[in-house]
Amino acid sequence: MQTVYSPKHALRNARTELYGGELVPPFECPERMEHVLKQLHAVQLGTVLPPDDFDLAPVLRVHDPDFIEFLETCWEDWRKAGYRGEAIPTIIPARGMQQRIPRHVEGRLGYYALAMETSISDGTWEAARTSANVALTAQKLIHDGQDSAFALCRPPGHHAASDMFGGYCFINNAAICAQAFIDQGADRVTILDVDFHHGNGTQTIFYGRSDVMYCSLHGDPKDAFPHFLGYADETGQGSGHGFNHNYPMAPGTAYSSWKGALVDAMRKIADYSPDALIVSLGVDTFERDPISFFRLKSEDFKHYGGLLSGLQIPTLFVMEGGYAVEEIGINTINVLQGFEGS
Ligand code: SS9
Ligand code: ZN
Repeated sequence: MQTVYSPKHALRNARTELYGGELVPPFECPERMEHVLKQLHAVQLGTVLPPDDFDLAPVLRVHDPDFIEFLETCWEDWRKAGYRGEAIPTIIPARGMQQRIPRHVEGRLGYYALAMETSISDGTWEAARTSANVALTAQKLIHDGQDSAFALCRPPGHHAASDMFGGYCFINNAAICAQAFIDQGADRVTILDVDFHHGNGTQTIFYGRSDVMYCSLHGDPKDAFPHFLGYADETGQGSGHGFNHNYPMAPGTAYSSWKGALVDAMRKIADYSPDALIVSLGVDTFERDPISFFRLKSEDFKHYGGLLSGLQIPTLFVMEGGYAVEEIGINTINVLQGFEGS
């Protein structure tokens, strides 16, 4: 399987993450990619290609233009406002407040934020844009006839909604790829999200649609980020009813029960018979992930990769989370190797 990757991800190099009342070095750090690349080369998964330069049109099929403009200009506006630290929102349009877009960057930052841990800093926009190009280049490989491809995206995307960033995400890479498949003539696309966290952004983007089915296995929002979406009774709206499937799971969930949820989701996917499958591939389900609570072991990743290949659907893997930095390479590549049956 071919991988698409760009070293420009390293431009996303924030110094701060608001975590437990402290500003700590971000869990979502550039070193993550080095471990994935190292393991990819160690097992000779396949060639690594640079991304093509797409314009913003495929991004704007999913995201609001004013949100994208905000991402482009936020850092400059923040500096111009005289702030010395990284851009961290301090107020959001909470219940009962106006949903008008303010003029001051502090107001705009809060308007477009869904969480406060994700500082915006110099280079964030350039890295997020490149990450989208990585995803779209891998999507094109599948469109051009490959059975599978790996978009080694950083920053990740599944928490980003049409007009909100947060949870380390800015542009929803999986969502823009799903939309690209549809725009290129696909009738049905499934996004299967195996990241530990619920992909609130992806769910919301496609919630009212039947042409993109979203299935997610994740930590129960009662106990886990993003806390305010991802319940099992969220099944889609209007013509999207029945095309959203959430599998929230409790702290301590091990592979045997996680796999049960996967098999159930795979049955729904097989019935739906999509033209393409996009896997939002987060490996923060790992037992030693520092911010998550599932108990998957490294060999379990290889096993479920093998299960996924049984669907026999062209499959685009899009990198999402995974914060046990030393093991992210092994766990990620295990999924892809399992898929390839090696
Ligand atoms: C855990 C805080 C989680 C955000 C996690 C975003 C994951 C992206 N106490 N903070 S895959
Ligand atoms: Zn995650």
